[in-house]
Amino acid sequence: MPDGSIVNKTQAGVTTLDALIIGAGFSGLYQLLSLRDKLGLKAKVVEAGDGVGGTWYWNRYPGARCDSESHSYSYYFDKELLEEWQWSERYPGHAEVVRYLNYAADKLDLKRDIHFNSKVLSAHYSQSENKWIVKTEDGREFVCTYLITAVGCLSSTNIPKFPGHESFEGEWYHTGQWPHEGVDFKGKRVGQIGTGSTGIQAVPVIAETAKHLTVFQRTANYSVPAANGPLSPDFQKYVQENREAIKKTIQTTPNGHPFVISERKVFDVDDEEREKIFEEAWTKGGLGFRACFQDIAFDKKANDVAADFIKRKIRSIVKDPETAKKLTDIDHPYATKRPPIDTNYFETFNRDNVTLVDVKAAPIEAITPKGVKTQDGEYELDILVFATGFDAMTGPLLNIDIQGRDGVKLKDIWEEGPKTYLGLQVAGFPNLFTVTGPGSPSVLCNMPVAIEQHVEWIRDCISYLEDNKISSIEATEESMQRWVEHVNDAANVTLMPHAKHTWYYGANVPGKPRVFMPYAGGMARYRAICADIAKQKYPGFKLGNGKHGQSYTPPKISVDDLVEAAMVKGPGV
Ligand code: N01
Repeated sequence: MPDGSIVNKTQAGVTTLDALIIGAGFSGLYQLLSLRDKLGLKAKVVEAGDGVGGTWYWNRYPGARCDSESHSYSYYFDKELLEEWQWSERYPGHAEVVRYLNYAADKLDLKRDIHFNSKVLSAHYSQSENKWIVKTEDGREFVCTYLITAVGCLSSTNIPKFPGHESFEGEWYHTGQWPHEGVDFKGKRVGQIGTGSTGIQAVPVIAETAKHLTVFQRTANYSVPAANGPLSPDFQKYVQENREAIKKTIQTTPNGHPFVISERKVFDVDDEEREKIFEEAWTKGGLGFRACFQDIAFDKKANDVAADFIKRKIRSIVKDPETAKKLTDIDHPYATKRPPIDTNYFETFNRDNVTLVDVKAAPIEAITPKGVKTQDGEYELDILVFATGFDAMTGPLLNIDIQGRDGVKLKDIWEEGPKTYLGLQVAGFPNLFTVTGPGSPSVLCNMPVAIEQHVEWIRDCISYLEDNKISSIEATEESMQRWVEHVNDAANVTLMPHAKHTWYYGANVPGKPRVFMPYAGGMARYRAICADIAKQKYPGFKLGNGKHGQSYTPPKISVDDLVEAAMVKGPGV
């Protein structure tokens, strides 16, 4: 029971703060700036790694690259940051993103308030003091009024529990905890489990140096070429000259990307015209492929046509018909799982040193001292790569022992699935804010765009509390319940429920409750809802001045709403 145990503020090793932020990625850095420099609060960040970067600090696997276009994958809150930084490629590699975040942290003088190598173990709310007590693995203790988690959605690795794993005599790695010194695949027999966005990026790069690469595929996946490459001087000039217009586009499109969704529908055009449009979108590459028709995300028949186009492309690339068959045996509509983009993924299966193994047909039975044993036999390996994803959205939060009012554990509140209000707060956890938490659009969006909105909303909310001498803010049970229903309603108007085995539903982690976690109503709609709530002085929240915010019912959502939201006009590059 945390209450009463602190608050000997003179105790050595205890730091008293207004706000503590957990994590030094995109969110944590901007949250520190906005609380420390904008509001003048005493704020610090604790970060488990020894540098800034968050996701990009840990995910250094071969081929790790952002799939948002670099000119939109930036902080837009600071004109100087935008003008000074020049991305080199259409999609930045992990090292360039880490360089960018270091540049931003140095320029904004943030590092002096970040404790690195400091992993948070617990965060307990003391009701009598109205404070959070946070303890770290390296023995630090913080007492703070506001606690903000900026822990990312995809930072808790998922390593499936295969029998015999500990007996493996070779080396093994998870892509999300990649050694900073890199891994040498030269002359090695490598196995990779997983063909999600990560696996699809890693395969072509590993294959270049490995003696042999065996790819264990459980679910075949769509992928569209990234068409990555250096940014031309003309494009860089265009970006510099159109900053404001690009900002407007990314802040008003449903997914925070800079491309504009077409107004035409798949069956508005004849077969020949449609093929031409798909072909152009394929050549242009990137996530914008799904935007070449308005209805791919909502209409199953339209989606089938897009899916068929991609499958025909895969068959035309992959020479061996058996391998092509395995790669095109896809069991879900296009983009109902996170759609990857790639550089030579399907082409890599034409190499002599690459084999595709279908582990849906013949599942993995065990890891042996020599390699991986499936129902069809044993594959001998020197190195095993787990590209098996993450305990997404909830994992990073539940890895911390978070206890709210009356010692209630977040883990218990979320036993049947995560419940939040706006993805930002949980009833029973006063003054705790969860940037990109479950129930937020975050992972369905270009992340920095979502992050800037969350951080600024939290900053403004805390500013309102401070200005009005309100000691706390806490979501009500009712508003949380209504938001969870709204998150489900939003998912149900898309095609996403056609793929119930995705990490969006928590289905990749055995035993995890099956609940659709991100908000699929679109970033623009979410932004408007959050702004409305702030404008109305926080309905749906209980405020520490004794005022009960009236309840808030999110507006009903339909396919038409999503289509309307998608029809935003902007420069769209
Ligand atoms: O993880 P995933 P990821 N036996 O969960 C397989 C973001 N991201 O790291 O589909 C056999 O998507 C699993 O198979 P199945 C992006 O949001 C962004 O690839 O469950 N296989 C699947 O093939 C993305 O969505 C970028 O049947 C097993 C794979 O492992 C998210 O991160 C780049 C298995 C896991 O795919 C996660 O992507 C990369 C088992 N027991 C990632 N367990 C950017 O560009 C799992 N698998 C920014």
